[in-house]
Amino acid sequence: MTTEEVKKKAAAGAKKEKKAVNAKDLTVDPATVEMIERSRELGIETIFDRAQTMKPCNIGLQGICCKNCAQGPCRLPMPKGGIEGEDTRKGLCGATPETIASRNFARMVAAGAAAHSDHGRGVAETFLAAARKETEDYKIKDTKKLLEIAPDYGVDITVEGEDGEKLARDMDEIAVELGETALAQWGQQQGEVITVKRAPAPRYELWKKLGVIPRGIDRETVEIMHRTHMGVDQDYENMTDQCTRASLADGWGGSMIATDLQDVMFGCPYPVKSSANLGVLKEDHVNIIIHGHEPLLSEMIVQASELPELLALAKEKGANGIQLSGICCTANEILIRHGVPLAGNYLQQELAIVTGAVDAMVVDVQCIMENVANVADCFHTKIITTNPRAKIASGNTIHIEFDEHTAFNDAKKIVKEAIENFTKRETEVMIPDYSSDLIAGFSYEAINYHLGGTFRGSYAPLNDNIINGRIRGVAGVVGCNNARATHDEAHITIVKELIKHDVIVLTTGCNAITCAKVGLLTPESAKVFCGAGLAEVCETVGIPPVLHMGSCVDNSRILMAATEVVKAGGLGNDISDLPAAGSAPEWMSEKAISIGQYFVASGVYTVFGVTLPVSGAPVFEDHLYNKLEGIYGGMWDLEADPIKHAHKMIAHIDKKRKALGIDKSRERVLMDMAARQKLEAA
Ligand code: MSK
Repeated sequence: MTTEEVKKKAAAGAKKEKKAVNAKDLTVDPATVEMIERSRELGIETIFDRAQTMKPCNIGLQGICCKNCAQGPCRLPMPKGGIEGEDTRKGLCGATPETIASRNFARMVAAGAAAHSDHGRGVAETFLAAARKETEDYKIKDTKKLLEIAPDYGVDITVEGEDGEKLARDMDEIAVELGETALAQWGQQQGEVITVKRAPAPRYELWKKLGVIPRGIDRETVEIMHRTHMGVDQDYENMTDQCTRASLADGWGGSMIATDLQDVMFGCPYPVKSSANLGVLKEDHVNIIIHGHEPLLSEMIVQASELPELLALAKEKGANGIQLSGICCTANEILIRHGVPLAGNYLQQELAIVTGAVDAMVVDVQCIMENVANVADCFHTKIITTNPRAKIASGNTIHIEFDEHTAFNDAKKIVKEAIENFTKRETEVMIPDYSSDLIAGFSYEAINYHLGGTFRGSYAPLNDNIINGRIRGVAGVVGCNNARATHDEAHITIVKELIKHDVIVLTTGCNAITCAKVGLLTPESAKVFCGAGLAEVCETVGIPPVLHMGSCVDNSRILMAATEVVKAGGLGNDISDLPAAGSAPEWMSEKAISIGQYFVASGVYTVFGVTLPVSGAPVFEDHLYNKLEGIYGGMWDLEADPIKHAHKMIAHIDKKRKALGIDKSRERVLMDMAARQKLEAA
């Protein structure tokens, strides 16, 4: 389509905004500003425009709209000025705001846990096929990690010899048993999801005492759907317990198993260099963007795009090569293992297509906006769906189904489609000239190695630096973008404020992509943005102050890193003792609610930005924001202002430092030069 034809087609489908909000007020990312302006010039409507024309429902925002039966929807808005005296609001069946909000919240946990865990199930199935050698395309690559994790799944890595000596067990046998045990966690009806035992012992014992250890991954999610059916669980505290079970089945179960098995199949991530933002697209190359969450297919696409025959075909079609890049968490997966550049985060998916340079956008599951199909319809771009769970009915999409048994061939077919499509570009290409260098791939194993070296890898040096106060604490900052907030602003402000106050940041998901775009994933950024203590540590060890640990399922790596810190000693006995906090500044996905709940239940103070749909049910809200601390040592909080958000986290970190008796050491480190000189002179 020519540029003029694009304008005509877009104009036919777009709603006219009265007065468009300046693009600079919608995002702090200059590449995104350029592409919003370009989309408007072409008359193409994106989420940034729709967020202005469609306002969110105020009752839904408060979490107190119940549509769980056909007698409603029952809506129980907070009266103006709040509740005075007894709260008499009730749905038709008598459901209180607490029941309604906790049911809605629980359904978000269920959806989020299901998304992560179904991803994990697919990985486990592929792993087992690889272990049984039913597929040629996947192999057990990282045998070191296989041997490290097998005991956590109760799989022996040795066998007894004739004289009773321990002999190494056959690697294939270990892999098959591991795959079978992993896959069994989904359908298990009784007992405990096996990987939950990885948590520090006091945490595990607390969960046991509270009766919240998940029995099986699928079971806990199904039980939420049952409990939230009309007329079942009408006690918000009891409902929250089930949220904990399902979310632990996600974080310490489905997500953790996904991370483990992906690492064994594709290699445990170690630091790699790459770059981020829309400027990674190349006008003279076939551009393939991989978008979604799963690395199963994208690993194959990486290999296929390097095939000499396909590179030759690209040349034949007039391209100088094939440029792969990613959006959302599939991007993170192929970045941390192969250094494939990041084209952008969640809110940039439509805009990537607006460049006119994308020959194919290959999508799998989660976080794919339906509107990519409409935007692609204005260009030559092909949207290729690949997962039977996730097809798109609108627009001109094609479906090339991915099957783990024919994965490499499927990937070749997809790359070929993109190459053939390169010749169909007609619209003027406009790629914003912005990209930043980055280092990513900090698995908890890599952090171990970086801190202590191969032979004495340990988290002890990190703990020492926390105890002596150079590092004030640790923050996990993760999650999406949200079109109701200024794109990337809260992510960047919060992370910068944390590192300025010597809090080292562990990141995943779209926060990681945002940090990458502004150069926070480079060791050099430490000197510019960090407090003196953290800057010194980063310089000595050669790491960035913000460590990119991977995709959304890799939040399990943050749990493991926290566990390693506890094990290294000196900072208490449990995750809740650590000077640590969690944050999702611009969350939007139900997965974030599941992640938030398993962080909280793991003992982490967790602050969300934007909004949380519980404000219409003050008693339930208080349970989440305050009462849970007395149960788990971690609790939810909401703070939309990014500076206040960061300082709430820092205040919590300081509270924990005080409880550990290490607050004094921090005061020493914070002395400025004048204070030091005064001390020396005394
Ligand atoms: S991709 S879940 S928008 S982080 Fe994992 Fe980004 Fe949130 Fe999707």
